Amino acid sequence: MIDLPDLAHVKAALRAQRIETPSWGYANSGTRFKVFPQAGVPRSPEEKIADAATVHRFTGAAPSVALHIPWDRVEDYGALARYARDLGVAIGAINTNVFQDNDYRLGSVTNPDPVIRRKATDHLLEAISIMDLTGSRDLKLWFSDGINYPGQDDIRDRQDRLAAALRQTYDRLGEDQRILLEYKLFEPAFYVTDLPDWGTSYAHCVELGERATVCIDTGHHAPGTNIEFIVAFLLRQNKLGAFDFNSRFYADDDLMVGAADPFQLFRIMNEIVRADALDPAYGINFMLDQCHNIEAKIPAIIRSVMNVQEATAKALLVDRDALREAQQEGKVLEANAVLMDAYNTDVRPLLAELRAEDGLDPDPIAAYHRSGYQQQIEAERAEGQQAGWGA
Ligand code: LRH
Ligand code: MN
Repeated sequence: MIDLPDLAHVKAALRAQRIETPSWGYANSGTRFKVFPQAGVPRSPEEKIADAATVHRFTGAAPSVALHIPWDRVEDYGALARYARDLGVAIGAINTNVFQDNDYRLGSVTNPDPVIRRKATDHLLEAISIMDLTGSRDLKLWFSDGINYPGQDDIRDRQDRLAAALRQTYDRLGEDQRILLEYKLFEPAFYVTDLPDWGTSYAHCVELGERATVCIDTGHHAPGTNIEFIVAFLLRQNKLGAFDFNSRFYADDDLMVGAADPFQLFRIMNEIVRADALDPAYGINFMLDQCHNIEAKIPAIIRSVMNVQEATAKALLVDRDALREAQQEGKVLEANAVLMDAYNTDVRPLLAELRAEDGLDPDPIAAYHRSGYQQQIEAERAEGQQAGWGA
């Protein structure tokens, strides 16, 4: 059993933790079967940012919100950034979208048609211009590109096309900007996805340069994949730039992080803590990428932030000296027990105490419900077009 008295270092690390929430997590989302609209859903990027600021107000740990273009397209991105700042949040990663235009049926930057490749690459470059206006550091690139049948296109040629578009994009980056290159095993492509796994993303990032890093979306792997190994390896290579946190039972379910597999989330954060990579200064962007298809969105995102905090607190409680000693001496069960001791520690009182010390309600979700914010937005946003994926 772990005794919890001297936790100053744990609390300091938790206080410094930053989790970026996704603008699209506040909007309507669903599956190909159905999108269930919810009362109070934002109708504009400004209302999505207001909801993100509300999550930060109750958790104290979510000071930035990622945008997705064109879902969050506005006339004046500078004004949007000032609006966000006035609400106490910053605009974080800018996500590109080359997966919803009719022209991208056979691919975007990998399309056999150079005119379509040009169009897709111009969108990536446009996103950097938006970053110049919002002050964002991260350009998050995910490509749905792939093929559905053997022979449909040349696998090697598509890699050359991808590399060419990435090079043009990388060379356009400002000095404080970087690429987060996200991979995904499958869907919407069902035979070859051009960026299917961490190895392919890593290889392209090495080819591009130091300001190209890998983004691990925890829902984008084959079942049974050991994600913490990928984390440990990319940290060793200094090529881990970000996470898209969510959880899944089967495929890219985009459920609340830690909901389907809290032990996996702990094992991932354990590798982060082991590498001293938790502090914002290390540069990893811990983002959520989730869709709340049936559950209330703001409470779900507050819960998700809390799930990451809990997994992080447990990882910070691992007795590193005892673990190292047992590992060095080949004491298999003892080493495993050190980790499980931390994992099996109830850190909720610690986090509640930390919130109280910081002037936050120990129970952010209960505080949110008591705030009346949900009723307020349901009344204010009764009219108008709710935001969604627009698919
Ligand atoms: C693709 C993805 C990507 C986003 C989208 C919202 O599955 O994870 O990160 O662009 O979801
Ligand atoms: Mn993602």
